[in-house]
Amino acid sequence: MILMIWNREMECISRDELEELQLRRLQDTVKRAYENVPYYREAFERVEVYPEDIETLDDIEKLPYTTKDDLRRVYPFGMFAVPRREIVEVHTSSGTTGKPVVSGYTREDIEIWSEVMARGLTMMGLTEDDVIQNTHGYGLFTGGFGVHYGAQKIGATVIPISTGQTRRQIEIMKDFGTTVMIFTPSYGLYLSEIAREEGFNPEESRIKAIGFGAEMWTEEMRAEIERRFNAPAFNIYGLTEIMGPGVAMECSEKKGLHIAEDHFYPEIIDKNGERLGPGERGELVITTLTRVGMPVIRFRTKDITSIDYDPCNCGRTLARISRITGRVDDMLKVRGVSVFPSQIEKALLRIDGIEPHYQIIVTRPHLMDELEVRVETSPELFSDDIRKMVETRDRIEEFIENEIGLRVKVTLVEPGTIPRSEGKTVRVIDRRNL
Ligand code: DLL
Repeated sequence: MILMIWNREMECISRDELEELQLRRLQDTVKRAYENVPYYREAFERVEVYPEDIETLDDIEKLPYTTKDDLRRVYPFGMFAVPRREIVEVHTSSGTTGKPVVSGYTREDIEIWSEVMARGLTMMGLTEDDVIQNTHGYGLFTGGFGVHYGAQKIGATVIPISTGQTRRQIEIMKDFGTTVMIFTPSYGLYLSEIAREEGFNPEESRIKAIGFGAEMWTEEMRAEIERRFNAPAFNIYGLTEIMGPGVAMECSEKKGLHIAEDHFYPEIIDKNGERLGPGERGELVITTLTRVGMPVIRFRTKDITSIDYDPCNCGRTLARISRITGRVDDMLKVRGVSVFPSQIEKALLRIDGIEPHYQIIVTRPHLMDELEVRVETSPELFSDDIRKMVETRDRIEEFIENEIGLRVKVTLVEPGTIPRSEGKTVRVIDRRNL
């Protein structure tokens, strides 16, 4: 098999050459931010760091972090480093917790976005022979357009169906001979359910690859989705503030996501903001190295991962971040114990007779935290005898206890009763008013 690589020069670059390039680009980014974005000028002056102080890559540590709140404070266009007329497109984060973050792109930025997505789609083995059904929303969300630009760049046929119209999605998948599905894991699950109802047989479909991201998932969830569609699923990572999908993408080795280090400089930090070494888990911090319209310096993503700088068996040398296992702010403290929703998902998907649809509800009825996990049973189990239901529930409680070290209450609910999501799903409902 000939291994396809979209941009061999960059994706297989030596570490020395890469670091030289990164330094030049970092210096340029810091200078542009200082000269054109009042927010950055003030932030740098506050810590008395100036563009000429960036002499090595490690000097990045002298620069202050940027948080989501900082970006919100300058809403809508305060982070732009170019006059508004040079911005050709804007996207925003969902803004569920306040004003959204606006991200502006120049023509060059769109070109870079297309390039990094093209690299990722090539990692998934896609070419101009493919028909890509893009179920990510087209609009202010970056998912739809990001995948679209990459698909066009590699010359594939893209079906810009966007989110929703689930039955139509199945019909189009069959009629148009879709070879690649792009979705969020939760929408993928929902699609597979409707597909089953419509008599879709994954063995007979032409789907050869799935690209999914935009929300946290576990290896167990990947296995379930791969089984339902009978195709390998590849991880796509990105975020509005930095660029959207394509910041890091998974190759056929599936051992982490190659971060486009020529465009994005990654760091991992602990909760005190101290830098961590390769392989150590912590919060991902990203600095854009080429972004023209809106340079972002040391952005705290709140996503938890680690970095591996070893060259990959696929031949690429760009570092890999591990699958995101949670967010700094996703961590639930329940009776003092740190719990991540991903740990619960992992335990759940190991058990037969239940569906991968669940919700975690945290309450504090009598000054003590209570954690309830609602899980859907399979239709088969639901119509079975009550004894089997009780047995399954006890097993789930045991599995979760093994995973998180806490006994929690598990409630089995009827198939189809947990709300389905077409985009990002809400897994945790915290009613403690903390
Ligand atoms: O979700 C960009 C995207 C669209 C990525 C389509 C992949 C596919 P935002 O809406 O700004 O952007 O959300 C960014 O989503 O900080 C992570 O917490 C989470 N996230 C994104 N990709 C992954 C992934 C898009 N592959 C936030 N695994 C990020 C886990 C992910 N979490």
